[in-house]
Amino acid sequence: MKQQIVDTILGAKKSIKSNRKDKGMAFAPANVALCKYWGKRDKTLNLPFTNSLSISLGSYGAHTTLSFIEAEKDSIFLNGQIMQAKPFADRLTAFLNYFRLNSKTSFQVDIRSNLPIAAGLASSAAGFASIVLALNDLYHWALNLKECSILARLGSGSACRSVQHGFMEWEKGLAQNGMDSYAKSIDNPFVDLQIGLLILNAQEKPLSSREAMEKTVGTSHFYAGWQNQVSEDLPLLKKAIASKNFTLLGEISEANALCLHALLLSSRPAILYSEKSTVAAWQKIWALRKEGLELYFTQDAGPNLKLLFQKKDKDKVQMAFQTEKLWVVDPMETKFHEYN
Ligand code: 2P0
Repeated sequence: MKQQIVDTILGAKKSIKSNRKDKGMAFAPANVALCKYWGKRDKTLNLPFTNSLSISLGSYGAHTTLSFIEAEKDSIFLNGQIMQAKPFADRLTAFLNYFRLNSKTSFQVDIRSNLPIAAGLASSAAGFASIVLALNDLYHWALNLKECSILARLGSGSACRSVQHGFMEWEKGLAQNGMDSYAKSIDNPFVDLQIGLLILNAQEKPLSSREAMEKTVGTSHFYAGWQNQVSEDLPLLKKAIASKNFTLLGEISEANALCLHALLLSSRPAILYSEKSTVAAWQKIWALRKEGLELYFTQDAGPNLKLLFQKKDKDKVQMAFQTEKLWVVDPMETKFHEYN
């Protein structure tokens, strides 16, 4: 099925060999969902039950260089280190199988990520999106963003929101083959928005979001309620973006994340990503807000938080979290730079 979708998108372009370059290169930013994606109507094609909406992390993400090699297997490097027998490398190789010129083509894949290590960011999203964009460059396909978004989704759902900077809405689509399930840009930059990556525990999460999603959908009666919540939250978030209303953006993003974590607790057995330090950070943020600091958070499938605040409050936020590990990201700053 996946190969059919790939072939439909690439069409005649796939067989054009004369056009290809020696190297393909591309950067894709990581993204943070303000209205979360949780639950698939199709596990193979990563088709969601609901729409979701994210903001990209500017210059933080993955830069991928791809080239052809004469070898039996792909050589995959992450930040200069070969990745062998790692689940992520296996997933990449399986994904690249859809894009080989023939069964003898192998790739050298050099991924450079400048994301703070173990920040609980879905680095796979930036990884898959940058691979699709680099393939597009390597083969000179000249795919449009919709096509890149669909291809990235086949690697990892949230990757479809990482093919471009800024706010992206992933439309769930209705078609069985997922040709209408891709992310669209909401072009209304919120120049003051800052994102803080609050790293509370750098350990790898015990349960992947892929497995957790399946458990929730399969066992929680609250899943229908989650779908209703998303259909209420999305229009409000879009209204906040259109009117540059930071308060509304923060309130809805935080409430949506808490709703997701309540949904996770209602799974059987319960799924709990929060730790003591996570709850303490929620309470600290709520206390700071009571004192007048406009600070909100969102949380993904792990214990770490992403803080949402405005540029004018950057010093105050940094001061409030000076004893914790906090990275501040400006989504508007999009020039890639390696930090390690
Ligand atoms: C999101 N997450 O919207 C949600 C919120 C985690 C919490 O998308 O199975 O790695 O590859 O489609 O995209 C993480 O899920 O899952 C995710 P797959 P993915 O960002």
